[in-house]
Amino acid sequence: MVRSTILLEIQDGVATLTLNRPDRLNAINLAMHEELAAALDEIAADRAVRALLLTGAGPGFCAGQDLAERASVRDGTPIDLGDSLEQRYNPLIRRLVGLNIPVVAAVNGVAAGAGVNLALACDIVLAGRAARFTQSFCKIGLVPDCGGTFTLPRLVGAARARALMLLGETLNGAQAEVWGMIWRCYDDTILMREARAMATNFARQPTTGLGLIKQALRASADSTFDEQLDRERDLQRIAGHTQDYREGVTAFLDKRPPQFSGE
Ligand code: T3D
Repeated sequence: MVRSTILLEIQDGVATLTLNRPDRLNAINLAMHEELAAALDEIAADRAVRALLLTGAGPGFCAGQDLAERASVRDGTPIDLGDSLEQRYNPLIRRLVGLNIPVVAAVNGVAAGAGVNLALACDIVLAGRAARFTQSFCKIGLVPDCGGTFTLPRLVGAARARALMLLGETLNGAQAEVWGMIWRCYDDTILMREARAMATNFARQPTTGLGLIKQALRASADSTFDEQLDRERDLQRIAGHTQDYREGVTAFLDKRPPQFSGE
């Protein structure tokens, strides 16, 4: 597939997906939706890919929906945005969240609207000092989407999520780290180095086990404690049969570094 809006590079077990419309701050248009869907399917199907790094080209991470594609509302032409979520945004987030490999976001600049919640759908969110996070939906009369109304309160608490979503204020990378919305904020000059190092390290870890951890955490959001205990039992049973568990225990007992295959 010819890609005009994203870049996909696969190396050393790491897929690096770069949103690539820098002059539009990587706003998401229809072509980007299609290319992201195909790229995420390709990544999910490739067992050699053991980590995903998501970032943006140029000064921004992602400014959300490309509003130029919504210009027709100016003359009153109705657009069914529910359909847009059903057909495009929800499948995008489900594809991303459903990946059984660790997903690292490197937020290099502004993340607005769907762009901020796309980042927050990743497993580990790293940001540069130049990063800005804004749930800007309220400023154009929309509702936060891409799972933001689910994810954000769980990350920062109800009071902060409500204020961020109703006021549309901007958090910078350092504040986002202090608030626990992201994992870590780095100087801009080292963000990509740190993000790549993390993704590369993930690609050498017990991939199946990490995927099972993700599964357990995803399910915990709407499970009871007892259900989680049962789920942990089931997932641990699977983990205990992996080659990587065998390698982990063997390497520990042999007092040598483990060599995980991901299987
Ligand atoms: O529609 C549906 O399907 C429903 C789903 C919706 C999901 C959503 O994401 S809704 C939210 C859409 N996004 C926004 O409302 C954000 C709009 N952008 C901004 O508020 C600001 O641009 C930013 C806060 C992101 C950054 O501000 P700043 O001052 O750093 O940059 P800028 O000068 O505003 O933007 C630079 C260029 O990018 C500029 O173009 P120009 O003037 O140089 O030709 C600007 O128009 C363009 N740009 C920024 N965001 C978008 C965009 N172009 C199209 N769509 C954008 N979202």
